Amino acid sequence: PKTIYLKDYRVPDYLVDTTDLWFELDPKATLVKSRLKVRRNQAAGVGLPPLLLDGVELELLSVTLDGILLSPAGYREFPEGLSIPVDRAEFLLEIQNRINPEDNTSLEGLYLSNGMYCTQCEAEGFRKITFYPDRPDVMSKFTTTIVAPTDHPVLLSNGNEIERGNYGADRQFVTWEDPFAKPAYLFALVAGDLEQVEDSFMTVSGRTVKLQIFTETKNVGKCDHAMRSLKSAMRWDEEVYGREYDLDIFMVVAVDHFNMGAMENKGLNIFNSACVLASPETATDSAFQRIESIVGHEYFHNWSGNRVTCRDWFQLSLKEGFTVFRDAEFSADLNSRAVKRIEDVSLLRTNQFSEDAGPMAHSIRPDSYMEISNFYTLTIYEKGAEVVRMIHTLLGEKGFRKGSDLYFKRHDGCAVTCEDFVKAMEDANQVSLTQFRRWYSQVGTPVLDVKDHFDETQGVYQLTVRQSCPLSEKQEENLPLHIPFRVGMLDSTGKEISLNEQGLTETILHVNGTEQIFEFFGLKEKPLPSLLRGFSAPVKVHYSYSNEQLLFLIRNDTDTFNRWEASQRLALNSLAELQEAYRKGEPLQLRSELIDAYRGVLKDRGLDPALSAEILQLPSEQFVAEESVFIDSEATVVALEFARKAIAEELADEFIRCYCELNSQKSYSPDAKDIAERRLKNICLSYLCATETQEALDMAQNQFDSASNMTDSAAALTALINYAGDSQAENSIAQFYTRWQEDAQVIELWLSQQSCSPKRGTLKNIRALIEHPAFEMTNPNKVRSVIGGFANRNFKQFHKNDGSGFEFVADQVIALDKLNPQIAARMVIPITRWRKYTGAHAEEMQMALQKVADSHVLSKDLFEVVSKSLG
Ligand code: DPP
Ligand code: ZN
Repeated sequence: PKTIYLKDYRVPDYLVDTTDLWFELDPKATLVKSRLKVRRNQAAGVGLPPLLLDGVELELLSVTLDGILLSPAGYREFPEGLSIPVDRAEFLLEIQNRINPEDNTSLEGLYLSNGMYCTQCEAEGFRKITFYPDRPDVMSKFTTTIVAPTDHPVLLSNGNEIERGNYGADRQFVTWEDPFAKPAYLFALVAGDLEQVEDSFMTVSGRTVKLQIFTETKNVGKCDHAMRSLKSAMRWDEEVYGREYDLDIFMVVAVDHFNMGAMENKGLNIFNSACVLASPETATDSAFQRIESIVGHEYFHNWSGNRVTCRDWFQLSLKEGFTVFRDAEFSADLNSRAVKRIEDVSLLRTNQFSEDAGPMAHSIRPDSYMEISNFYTLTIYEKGAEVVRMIHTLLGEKGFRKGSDLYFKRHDGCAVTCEDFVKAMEDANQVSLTQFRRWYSQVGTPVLDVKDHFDETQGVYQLTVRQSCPLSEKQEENLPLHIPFRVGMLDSTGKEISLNEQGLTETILHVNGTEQIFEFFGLKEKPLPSLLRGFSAPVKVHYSYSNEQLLFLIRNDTDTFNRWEASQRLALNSLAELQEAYRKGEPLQLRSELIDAYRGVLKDRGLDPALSAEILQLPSEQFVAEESVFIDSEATVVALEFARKAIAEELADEFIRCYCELNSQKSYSPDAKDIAERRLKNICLSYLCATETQEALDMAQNQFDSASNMTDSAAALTALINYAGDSQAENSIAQFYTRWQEDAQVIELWLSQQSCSPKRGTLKNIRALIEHPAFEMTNPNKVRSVIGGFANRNFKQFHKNDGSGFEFVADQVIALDKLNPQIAARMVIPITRWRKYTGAHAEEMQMALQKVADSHVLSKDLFEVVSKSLG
């Protein structure tokens, strides 16, 4: 496979003004006819080079140019496309080809999911439908006609329906027209026997938009939450960004087989069922929240992605980073802002930081790729969103809005770059973001080393900040970044200290050099700094807090995020001590500060239960691993198990009290307060069960037997799976399956509860799950639940010292690659991180990776990840 470089970008040679598509659907032989009005792009230069069209796995039937049928000598077909010599600057090109949706297990292009036709074209799936200049800077007006047998009554595409009728005796057709020019990656087609849930939204200018969610009949009762979320998102985008929806209809379709979470196709969003369908009985609170944010995310793309799109795929973060920032703010406004921030940062630090330190590390605007699907990463999405958030911090709410208004106005209908985004932010605010731009091109997680000094005689407090960034192999140097570093300070009574004459207790330090000293005057005593408040930049901060100081911050910091952060640091310190003791063969003992901190949280009735729940959770094995230079997987597991049990035993009374207080039987609502209370309650239950006492397991069994919502039911089941004896656990697993086997979303949850369980997710049981009738290797959700759950979230079993976990994942990846390369390239990632491990453990991972490399001719997707990881 060849590497594609950003520096090689050239404007397209030809543009396509209109695209008329005609589909005659058939499972094995769908006929596709396209009529393209093609025009030489003057900006590309003089002369008439051949027209190059992308096309993969297509059966070409005919090519007609301005009505003349070309003989095979009139064009050249090659494995990934078509080259057509042309002698005029404008022409009508007609192509006919055939495709096979039924055998398309890659889930890119047109495929079948439970008998329903659907498409996924981002990033480069359209070339699996027909020959086309499949690149985002070719924007065209699409008209689409779908012809299908009458057992597929619902026929959808982008834009507005303009015609429908019968087609012969047993078929019908519908024609759709999208008035907005768009790149091919935003094209969508759906055909099936679907039901719909309908609602409407009145836009700020008074237009009525029809809203429809399409799904299989059995799921019509699971659409309310998505519909509510959609309406909230439409209102929010009007209020916060001044963005109004632009078509008269907005459609959402739920699909069971889907590589991504969802897709923002113009006017016709296609969703992974797991990201749209929910009811209180079947979906957990986190599913409700995930749905709200993804529905928002895809809707927000209508402006940040569709109206203004990307020039090329190196600019992916232009739309994804910005849109993740938008959806995060949407969720924060609708729910608990502090908890949303904690969750996002937790994800970033655990998974994006390790990506930054791994073999696939890349900047948020990469310089090169082999397969763009591999770059739909946490770096592009989450770090990209952090970079946008920093611009927001630097410009302020109003300044940022001025910038986004200018960006949308200036580039509406265009395919642009990250540079255009930053430029609009600068121009609207008359500021320079020259140094800030380095965030787009530099790889890696910056580190801030902070030291402080207090001069008692002068009352001057100094913070010395050094920034550095570990170099990746690809980078020769890392220049200092502009880092907005939000800080506050506490005095010895726990009060915030004023940092200037206006009494401001918080400030943003502009860290932009390699080493800087920031001074604060007129202080009576040495303050305790509260650093990187709200996680104001995606960096690591090193400052040596004592455990007493961390406990003090947990109790007194006014920055909610940093209270949680202090609890994480305290826990990490305690876990490091346990690991050290374990390695030395000394008896393990958990620090009292951590138990004191947790006790304080459980007793503090005034504390927001959402925050209590966050603080009471120990860091995950994955985060502990990310924080270590070299990972000792056995010691990590032992330390966490020991800590969990010690906390559970020490605080059993407090956990019981808290659990009982919150265990009310009120009816379910997915609002932030109720979610927080259920979460705290279920964390208490989990700790209680960690003691493995009969009393605690009875409580879990009770909750399992009587729960009226999936959050409580699933939490109880998880506790039983992890802590109950074999027969009790197995009974509950079986009972749950019997009850829910018809519900795909619940069964995905059921699969992952087992695969993620350190106790029950043994390799033997994982193998059994793969043989279970509920498992389907061609369904990405099932694969993610079982194989992904095991490799990413079951640290104990996956990292077994004999290497069996790695080899198992390697075997699955080899099998998957032949079905679905995108998913194979995702599932291999856990075994690519071998450089963080030592000795035999690292060797075993490397061997598993080598086994994948040697197995067959790998897909482009898998080849890129494997070769970069072994290299
Ligand atoms: N569907 C993916 C997303 O919305 C890619 N655009 O992020
Ligand atoms: Zn997106």
